[in-house]
Amino acid sequence: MRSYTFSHAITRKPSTSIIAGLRAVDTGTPDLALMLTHHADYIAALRATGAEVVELEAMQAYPDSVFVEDTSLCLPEGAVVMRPGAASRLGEAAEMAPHLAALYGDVRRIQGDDSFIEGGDILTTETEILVGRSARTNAAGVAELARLVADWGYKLREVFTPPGVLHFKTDCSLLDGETILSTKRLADSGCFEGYKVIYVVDGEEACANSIRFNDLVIMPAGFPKTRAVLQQAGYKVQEIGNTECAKIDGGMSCLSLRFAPTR
Ligand code: CIR
Repeated sequence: MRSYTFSHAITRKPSTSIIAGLRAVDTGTPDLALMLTHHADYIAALRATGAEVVELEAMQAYPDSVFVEDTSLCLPEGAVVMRPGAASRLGEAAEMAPHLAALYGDVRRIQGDDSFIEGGDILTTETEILVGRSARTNAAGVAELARLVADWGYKLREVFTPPGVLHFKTDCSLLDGETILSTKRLADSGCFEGYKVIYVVDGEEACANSIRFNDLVIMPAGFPKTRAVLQQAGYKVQEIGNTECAKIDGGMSCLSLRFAPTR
């Protein structure tokens, strides 16, 4: 299954500037030492599935650069470098491009001056690419991405991230070829019609941002009811501490680019 079988991942170490990371609500300063421990656990989980993980150096100039997912979309056929809608993050995308070029034969770019799109708003399933418009991703960005991936044979569907939710994938994750983990507030929009939906348990909305990576569902620690639902459904769950990234609105998907290039 190309949507969750990966040979590679790219991560980037958090830097001391992480304390200046963007956040919707201030719930405290992230503790870098604890974040580094969680980050190492996350990378170990990716590697435990047999994937090769490229660990990039910390970038002081970009406080949010640990959240590499937002810089690019990686597909088997090639990669597309995004244009993040957060002004402080725009430069992160160009920093990622050479690393993708080292692994892929075909690297494309979102280029329009008015196009904005972040990877956190993109959910690639087995049959389509769902892109949620949000405060970070606009119609021009979605349209440009649709053009760029069309000749790789992808159908792209524009959907909407609920107001007040940072990214589309803040509220959902792919679990397998036909199943999505979602909050009720997102699934109620009807965007997952045709998929099987497993709901995160009420009060545990913050674990909707999980990832299916090879045989594992990697989810943030501290959401026991949803974890039990996933285990009962037959998924092999690995929990990773996320208290520090959560303070700056980051989660499991944001921390990696996941892919299997065909070159
Ligand atoms: C931001 O606001 O851009 C970061 N503090 C969090 C980014 C999280 N990324 C993601 O959900 N893909």
